[in-house]
Amino acid sequence: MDYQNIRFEVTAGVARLTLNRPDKLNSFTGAMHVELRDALDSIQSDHSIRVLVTTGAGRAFCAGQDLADPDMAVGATVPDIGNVVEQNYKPLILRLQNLRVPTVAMVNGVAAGAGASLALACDLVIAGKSASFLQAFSKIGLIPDTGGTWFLPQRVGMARALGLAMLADKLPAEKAAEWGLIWQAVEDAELVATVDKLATQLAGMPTKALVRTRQALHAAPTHTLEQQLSMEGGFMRELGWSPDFAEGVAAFMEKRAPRFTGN
Ligand code: T3D
Repeated sequence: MDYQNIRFEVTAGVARLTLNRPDKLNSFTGAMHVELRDALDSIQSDHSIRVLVTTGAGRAFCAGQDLADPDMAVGATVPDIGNVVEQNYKPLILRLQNLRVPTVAMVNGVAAGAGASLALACDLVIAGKSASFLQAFSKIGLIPDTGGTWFLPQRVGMARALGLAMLADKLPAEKAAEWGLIWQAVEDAELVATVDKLATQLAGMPTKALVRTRQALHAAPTHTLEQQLSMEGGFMRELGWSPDFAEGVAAFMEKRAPRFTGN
């Protein structure tokens, strides 16, 4: 597919996905969603890819839904926003959560509305200190979607989740890191180098174990301890048969660096 709204490049096992509508702060349109689905699907079938980094072009990460997109336009007929959520945002987040590689959000500027949720749906969120997170939804009479109501209370607790979602104040990156909403806030000038280093590290790690870790941690809040122990056992059984486990143990015994292949 020829992308007009995103950029997608793969180098040395690292896939870089850039939301690319900088003059509209990389807000989502229906056309962008089609391209995002195509790019994420290509990761599922390209086993040379070991990590995904998502970022935004220009000064913003993503301003959420493009409020001028025909999908949203309140004209002669009132739009069915529920449909847009079902057809665009739900598949986006489920694709990210089920991706066969770890995911990193490199938050280079404001992440608002569904743009904030997109960042939070990634495994590790690294933001430049000038970036911010904005639950913009209540300002236009909506609720945090795209997984926002799921991610927020799990990361920052109910009191802060309610405050952020209801008041729609911008949360600066450093405070987001302090509150546990994101992994790290770094100097703007160091953002790209920090994420490049992290992506290289993740690309050399045992991919399947990282993905099973994501799944187990996300499953925990709705599991009993017994269910979680069973899930852990199932994943350990599977990983115990993996070439990367054999390599990890061999490398440890031979006192050398492991060469994981993601298998
Ligand atoms: O469709 C559905 O299914 C519903 C799904 C909803 C999910 C959602 O994401 S709802 C939330 C939608 N997003 C917002 O409400 C955020 C709107 N934007 C803002 O509040 C501000 O733009 C920001 C706080 C993000 C940044 O402010 P600032 O001052 O840095 O930039 P700006 O001047 O407001 O924006 C720059 C340009 O981007 C401007 O265009 P112009 O005037 O230069 O031609 C602005 O209109 C445009 N822009 C920013 N956000 C959006 C947008 N255009 C369309 N949609 C946007 N969301």
